[in-house]
Amino acid sequence: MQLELISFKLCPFAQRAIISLNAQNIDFKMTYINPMNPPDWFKEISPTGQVPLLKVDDTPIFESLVITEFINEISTENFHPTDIVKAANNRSWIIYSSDILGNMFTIITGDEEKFNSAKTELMERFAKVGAAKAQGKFFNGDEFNMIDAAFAPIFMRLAWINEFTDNAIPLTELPEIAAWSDAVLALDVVKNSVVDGLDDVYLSNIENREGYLSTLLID
Ligand SMILES: N[C@@H](CCC(=O)N[C@@H](CS)C(=O)NCC(=O)O)C(=O)O
Repeated sequence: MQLELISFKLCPFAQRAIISLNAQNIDFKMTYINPMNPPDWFKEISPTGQVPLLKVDDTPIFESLVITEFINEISTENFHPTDIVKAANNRSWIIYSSDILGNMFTIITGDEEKFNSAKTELMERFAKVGAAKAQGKFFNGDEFNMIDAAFAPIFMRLAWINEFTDNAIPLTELPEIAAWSDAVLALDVVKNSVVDGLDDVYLSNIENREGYLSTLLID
């Protein structure tokens, strides 16, 4: 079975799939395309025009959560907890993490009012996730699972935003989320899931969006 993952370099949804593939030791070919000018061959195989898309031989699999579940099915290791109720609960929170990515998008694009309401909603959502999280380094305890991979792109972008600003989205009131973020971001499989210099690309993205966040950037 030949796997080819197609994405844009900055796509947080694709980053989940990259982490899952690498954490589960599955060989794949990575192909980055230009979001401003996707090639014709991609338009032909992608029904939505969105990335990530995993080509499995000639079959396109799309939607990041379907891709990560597929990766888990072809892996010899289980990237979810073995308890099926816990696994289902993890899947629910993984879907919830996509809504949090929506908050992150508004945080980098919105005016001051939208920025502030997205930040408030982000904190409320994090508080709910924090209440559901088990004791230990990761969401389920000491094992790094798919749910941690799903939150990794959020944590990485949040850390960049806080580095580029005077800590515009502090996690000080949510220490369990801050500690979880630190544990996830310390892993090589997470660090290696993005190309070198992606933080600079993200910074340029914030500048180019000209939202309220761009006024908070420091040198
Ligand atoms: N629900 C999708 C969302 C994917 C998504 O929004 N991808 C963005 C890039 S990060 C995209 O392809 N945007 C281009 C477009 O919508 O045309 C998933 O989880 O895979």
